[in-house]
Amino acid sequence: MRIGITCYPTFGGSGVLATELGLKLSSRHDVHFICYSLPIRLRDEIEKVNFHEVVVEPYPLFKYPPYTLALVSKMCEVVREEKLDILHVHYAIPHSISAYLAKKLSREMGFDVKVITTLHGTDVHLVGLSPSYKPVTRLGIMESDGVTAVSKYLKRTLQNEFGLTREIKVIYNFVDPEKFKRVRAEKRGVKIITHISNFREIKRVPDVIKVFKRVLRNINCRLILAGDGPERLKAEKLAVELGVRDKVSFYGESIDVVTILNKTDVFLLLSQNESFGLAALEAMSCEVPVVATRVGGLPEVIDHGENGFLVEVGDLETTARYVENILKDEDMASKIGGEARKKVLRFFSHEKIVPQYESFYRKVLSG
Ligand code: GMT
Repeated sequence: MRIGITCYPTFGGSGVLATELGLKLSSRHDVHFICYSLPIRLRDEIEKVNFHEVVVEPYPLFKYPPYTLALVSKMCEVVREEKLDILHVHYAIPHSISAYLAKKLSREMGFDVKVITTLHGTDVHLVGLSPSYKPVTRLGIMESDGVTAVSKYLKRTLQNEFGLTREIKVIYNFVDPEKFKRVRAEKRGVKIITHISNFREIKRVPDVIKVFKRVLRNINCRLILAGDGPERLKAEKLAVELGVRDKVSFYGESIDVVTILNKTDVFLLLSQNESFGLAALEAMSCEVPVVATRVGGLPEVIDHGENGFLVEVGDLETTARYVENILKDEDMASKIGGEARKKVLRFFSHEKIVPQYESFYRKVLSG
């Protein structure tokens, strides 16, 4: 198949997932990324796929440069020149609308391209619900030839909030377990707690720092905060206020997630909402025990007490207790980590998930 992929080319989960999918598909299909810059995780493997840059021409009249339209034109060009069968867009806003317009224009030029939209999370449960975007998000989803969501939770939310009755296929996030695996360094005296995210409000990074402070009372540990985003400066300030700044390392945006995870003894994901939790999945694949909030799709990923722990949003006392138990009891930590990896291998490896996308493509192409 000849597949065009559009995503946000950043460290965000949707961009990471789209990039990893494109790379895996490239061994069997002709894959073309259409984005405003080279997706982060493509940097070292660009020879496997094709990249088409969307250029937004500036003009003094444009207070807001019309990226959505520049994307339509680039999509049409790639559909025409590369004879694409499918445009697979990740994150509804604005990609599904650009793809809808590109499909209409391409049809006028005699090209029949199918549009598949994958919904990732905030495009449905947060940004997509804002009155500025809801009607147009709904249109983009309705007009797609195929729609996938990354968890059952996200599918339900879409049906409830958007009143949609159309078919939505749930295809979970995946990792490559050969890439994300345990190659743990020798034992250290100090334990490491890690959180990786895009530092948005929804991630509740202050909760991570407050839990760390509680754990620090009883255990010699450090906190790694990897990633970057709007809440990062506030997080640094809070670490200073709580008197733990010297025990917290801010790593910024790092491509080497595997190395970070292999230093980690427990991973925290304390989000307000999370449609799936790719960061947690990557940790689980490296056999790192995860403590996460019982929200969104996380209960579909983590079975409480078996391969990780789930806590209520904002319950810092219980969260700190689970973290301490994991850090104190190495046997329990390695059992939970081992079970986490087993769950990844059973349900969330690229070998299980990528074929689900391929058969969905075939189904959509056959109408
Ligand atoms: O907020 C983020 O973590 C980024 C966001 C995105 O769309 O880039 O991630 C979402 O998509 C990921 C991949 O499907 C999911 O694993 C994340 O759970 C989801 N984030 C939220 O729902 C908050």
